[in-house]
Amino acid sequence: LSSQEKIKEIDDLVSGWIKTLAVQTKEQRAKHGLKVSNKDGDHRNLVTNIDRANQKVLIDKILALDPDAHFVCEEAGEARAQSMDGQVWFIDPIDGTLNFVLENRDYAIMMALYEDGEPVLGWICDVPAARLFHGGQKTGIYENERALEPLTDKTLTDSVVIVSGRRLVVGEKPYGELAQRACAFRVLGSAGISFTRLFAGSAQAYLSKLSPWDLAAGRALAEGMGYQVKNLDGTSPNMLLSNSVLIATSSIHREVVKMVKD
Ligand code: 2AM
Ligand code: CA
Ligand code: CA
Ligand code: CA
Repeated sequence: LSSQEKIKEIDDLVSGWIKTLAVQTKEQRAKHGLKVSNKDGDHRNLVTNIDRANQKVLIDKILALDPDAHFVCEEAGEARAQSMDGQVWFIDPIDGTLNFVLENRDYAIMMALYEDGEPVLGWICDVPAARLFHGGQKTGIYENERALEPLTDKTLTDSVVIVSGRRLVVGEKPYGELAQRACAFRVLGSAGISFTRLFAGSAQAYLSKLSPWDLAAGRALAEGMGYQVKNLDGTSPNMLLSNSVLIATSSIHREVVKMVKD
């Protein structure tokens, strides 16, 4: 994937798949309703017929392009990539399943392509709003057809921060201090929708512990916009494991790294 034209081609192709899938997601729910089950006997850890169907649609489309493709997907059914060598596709077929089931808003379809561990392209589709954020470092970042403005740096006291609600209420460091020092904090229940707030400029930082499929697309897009995407210890995220990751402007990053050390 050395040429910008090739990357742009993949962006256009996959953007088309995801826009179609977003429409189908709403139609399938309206037509057939949701079959909800829980995973690991946890009543808050949900999966629906549509999570599973969406993942299958996307895997089949990628395999038609590249029969040897490697995947990191949330739901069962596909062998997980064991290394980040070569091209790896990340799929979160519905991000914010609980929101999808209970509120029918603030959920997303997410996908990303990495090569040799580096983000190439990311896609986050806010399904109810019909807004697709897509692109990467080499193509620029777009909301539907509109190129997004480069990031303007802001300090924590002037910023809206998004945090994992559960980690905030149990008092995990540095969630409380980050939320308190910010101008305001938000809890959204969808990693993907949290990322879209950063891209739209309505928030400046997001702190959570994220699985690879929660992080992959958002990282590709956020880095393409100039956000720092780093673990709290300053290292780069390991895309095969969960990471306690801060996505933020450079100023906020410096402030939080200091907060964690003190
Ligand atoms: P999901 O809906 O794809 O599972 C909610 O705070 C966010 O965290 C969502 O993006 C959700 O993604 C994810 N999430 C839900 N349960 C989780 C868990 N047990 N561990 C890690 N992430 C989780
Ligand atoms: Ca889930
Ligand atoms: Ca998710
Ligand atoms: Ca999911």
